[in-house]
Amino acid sequence: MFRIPLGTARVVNLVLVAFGANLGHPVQTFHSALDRLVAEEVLRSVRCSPIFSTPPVGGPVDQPEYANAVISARTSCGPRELMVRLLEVERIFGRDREREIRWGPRQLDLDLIAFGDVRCSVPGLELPHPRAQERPFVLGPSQTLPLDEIPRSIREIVRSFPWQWPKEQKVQEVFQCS
Ligand code: PH2
Ligand code: MG
Ligand code: MG
Repeated sequence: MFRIPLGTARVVNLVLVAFGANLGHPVQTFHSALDRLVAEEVLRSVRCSPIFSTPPVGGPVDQPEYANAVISARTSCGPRELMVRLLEVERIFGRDREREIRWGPRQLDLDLIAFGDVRCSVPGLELPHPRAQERPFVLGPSQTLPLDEIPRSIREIVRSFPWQWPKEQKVQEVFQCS
């Protein structure tokens, strides 16, 4: 007779995470941050967009251009746990929320854009990300991923985004974990 193990399985969800940075060495930071998230088994089966150079949206007018990319991945973390892990990695890579200005320059921004089918709005956790749908630097890179690798809660927004990402703004074709 076969026994089915009970109580050990964790639900796996498809998530979309946006990477942004305009201080330090963003491309290097993105790779190291992603390596860490995979090594610590926060994320797996990762698919990466290329990394793009984008003009700053909001915040101080004189801040440097951003590097932006998105990844889709599987996680066994819950949404809150994943947020905590992303914030922790931002901190490890030099983000100092105490000192920065809103939408101002930063070493690393990891935004949880969508988490499977989850829609919620509670303090500290809004899913899908409330501003994702107006952000070309999130939706453009997302359009480079296969649609079935985009969480369902944001798929239609990504698919129908009218804007075409200019190819010359690509700064690095390959963004991947080592
Ligand atoms: N992030 C912001 C504000 N403005 N502009 C660009 N181009 N890219 C970003 O990642 C970005 C931004 C706040 O998180
Ligand atoms: Mg953020
Ligand atoms: Mg952000």
